[in-house]
Amino acid sequence: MANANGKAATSLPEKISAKANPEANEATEIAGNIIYHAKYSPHFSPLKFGPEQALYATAESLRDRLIQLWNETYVHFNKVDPKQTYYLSMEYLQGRALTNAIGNLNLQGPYADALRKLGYELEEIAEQEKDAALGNGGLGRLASCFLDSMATLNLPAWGYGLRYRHGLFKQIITKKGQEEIPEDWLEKFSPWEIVRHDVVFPVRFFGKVQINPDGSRKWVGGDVVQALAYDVPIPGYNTKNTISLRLWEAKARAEDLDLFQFNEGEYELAAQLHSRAQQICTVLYPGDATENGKLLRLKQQFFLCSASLQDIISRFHERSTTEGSRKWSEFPSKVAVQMNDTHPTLAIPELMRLLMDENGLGWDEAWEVTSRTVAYTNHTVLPEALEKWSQSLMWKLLPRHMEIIEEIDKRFVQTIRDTRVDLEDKISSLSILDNNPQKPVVRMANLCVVSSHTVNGVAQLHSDILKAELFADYVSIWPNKFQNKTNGITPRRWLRFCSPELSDIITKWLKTDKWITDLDLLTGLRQFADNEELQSEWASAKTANKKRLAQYIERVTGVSIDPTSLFDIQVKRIHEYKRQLMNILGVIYRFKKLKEMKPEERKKTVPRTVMIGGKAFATYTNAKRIVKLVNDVGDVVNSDPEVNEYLKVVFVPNYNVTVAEMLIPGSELSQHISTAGMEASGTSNMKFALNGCLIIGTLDGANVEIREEVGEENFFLFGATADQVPRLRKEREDGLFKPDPRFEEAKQFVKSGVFGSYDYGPLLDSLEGNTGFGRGDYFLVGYDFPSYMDAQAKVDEAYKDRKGWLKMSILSTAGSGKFSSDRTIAQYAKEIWNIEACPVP
Ligand code: NBG
Repeated sequence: MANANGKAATSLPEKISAKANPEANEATEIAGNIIYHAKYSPHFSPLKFGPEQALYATAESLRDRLIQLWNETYVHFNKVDPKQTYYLSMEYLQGRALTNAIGNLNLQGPYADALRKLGYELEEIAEQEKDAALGNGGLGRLASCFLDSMATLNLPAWGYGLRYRHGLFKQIITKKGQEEIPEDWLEKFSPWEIVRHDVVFPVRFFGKVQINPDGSRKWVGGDVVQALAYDVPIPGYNTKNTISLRLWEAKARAEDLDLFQFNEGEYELAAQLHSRAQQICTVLYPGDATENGKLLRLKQQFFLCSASLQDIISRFHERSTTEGSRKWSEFPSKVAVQMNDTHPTLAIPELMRLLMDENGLGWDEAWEVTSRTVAYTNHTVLPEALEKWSQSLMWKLLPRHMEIIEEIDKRFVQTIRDTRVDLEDKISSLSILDNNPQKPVVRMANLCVVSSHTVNGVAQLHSDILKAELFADYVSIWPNKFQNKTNGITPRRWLRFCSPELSDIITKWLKTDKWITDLDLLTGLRQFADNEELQSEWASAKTANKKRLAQYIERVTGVSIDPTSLFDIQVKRIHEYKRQLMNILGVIYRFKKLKEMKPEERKKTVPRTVMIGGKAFATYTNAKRIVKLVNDVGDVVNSDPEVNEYLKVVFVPNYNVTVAEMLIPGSELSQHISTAGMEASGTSNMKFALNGCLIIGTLDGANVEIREEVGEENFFLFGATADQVPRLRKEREDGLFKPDPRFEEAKQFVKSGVFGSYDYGPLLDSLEGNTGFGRGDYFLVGYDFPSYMDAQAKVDEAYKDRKGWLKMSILSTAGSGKFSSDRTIAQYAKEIWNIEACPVP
């Protein structure tokens, strides 16, 4: 990198003077502030100012400004004292923060100029940042989109999570397929987090319950570790409001070190509690195949809940000093706690315990407060993802909480017996404790439903399924407890910042940039969908994004792809229900047909580049086999000189938020092809649609609503519907399924060994037979394959009509307004949390 003088920018320019200036607005001032941080908040030795040093100094200069806004927000919330929402989530997929912060503060121009003065391009510096991946997939990214919307809507809200030292593993692809290596976002440090040394709470594990002479109970003994708060600023777009993502880190105190033992040379023994505390936040989702692994995960969940609730309660009390002590009955009108899936369920018994054992409330009063405070979002109906914790493990780790859970269950069951004789035979499935002597467990979803004032699903179809199936009997008890809140995505990160080209065109045609916070305005594009001028601008923005993506693909995989081919993308966690296997079998069939064609025939086909990316859970073998198959198919297809002009297959490694920001703007077709009824919502479908990418998909999750909004003629639909699935599975069991010849041909082709010597038997076996574990095509790949291939043929036809395709693409963006997370969060605020905006003046 060269600066204006053509000199490598590895040292600090001397012409601009270093100056601490948290309010710097203009490029030279900003450059001065960046230099100030490079010099006086040093993290590196003084001689070098390379891109990495520039990133940290730039981030710190932005952080100055964020701290200013942040403090103003704290002070204002404290003064107004509104009801606040606390979002509890074990996952956040924040991605990079620099571009987002600069964009939300509307400082792109000045920061780009400032960095240019220092010899750097803003994009190059932004590229240096690590992707904060404290989550797995959709659920974690949803939480991060929600934070952006809460801040933007000026809502008094907090995110709470854990400060994992290693986030989601990095995926590398080798000859063996996927391999996992530890993620390293904190290897140096994160420039965004601020440690709050005054925000520390003790969290206990193990121990026992002590019964006091007055009959009250107290949890004592065991291990006590400290939860220390690290805050990450979440700036709203175009507002002063800057809220916090508070991440807890586990620590032991100095006095927990046994100095005597240490001096005896018993180093490990002496520092036992330190090392146990350290384990808690070491990794996201430690494997839970072993008892130890299960225990660690349960510790993580409790750690989040206990620390967050103590913090929430202490904030509730902060006001008491001036106004006399606050009544507990006011708590639910000051505090809303949202549990993101069942992972933070322990918030329920922990709040009960804190209220009763630490603050002297009676059961009824504590229950009233708790059940009016907590609400629960369900994100899946997959049985394997519905958490059930072993009762014995829970008794061991959290004896007092188990007493409370037993009591909640007992009272609930009694109420049903007293009031609903018709549900008598449902009690065993409705109760919280499953006392099956083989394996007694606590059903976390049941605990959430019984204790929450509101339960919601994440897309209309999903919420309907929850009400009709999973929670049907609860609906008959509490008909008004259940709601739908269709997911959303932030239009800032997922359009404005990741595709500035397309954003500028939208702003130009709508004659306003208000769509960035009022996404429904995008419908204004509909009237221009046929306009040739818009179409040509639209096409050039898409082409620019496709070229950028092609360069990226070549850089990370070595495969060169043709930017004029149709870019077809499926990126998400690898899971059998998401059916990446159907996608690749479709590709295999296409490849076989292309091979069989004469050269002139091939020339008539639509060239395609199929990109598939996503991580497989480390112990999910079939998912890993799918990754391997995609890679093997890619190797063969891409090096086939007859075909590779018409088809390329790329496995995009290490899919994460940053990679998504590159892929989505460059996409033209994306695949959301889960077995109907199994994908609760999906959110990348929304990101693709917003970026003018057409969807090929099933009637599942939010696809249903996307299709309604963008228009059915702009959506490539195929496959069975959710209500048909049980019948189809039954027919398969009864041996009534007749596979399509194309499906048989594709499988046969894999078996013939064209894609190498790896044993795909076990993977293909899942599609064979009618019954049996891991067989019988549970996900209906075979059943949906023919309609999928027909829909793919329609895609090819549609793509040949350039104008027609561009029109569909524009209409797709125009119809995506509903999927702003601003809309979702506004609904949560009004219909679940009962909170109002509290804008900093
Ligand atoms: C996931 C669903 C997705 C949904 C996200 C966000 C879990 C448990 N669920 O379909 O599979 O989009 O949650 O709601 O991760």
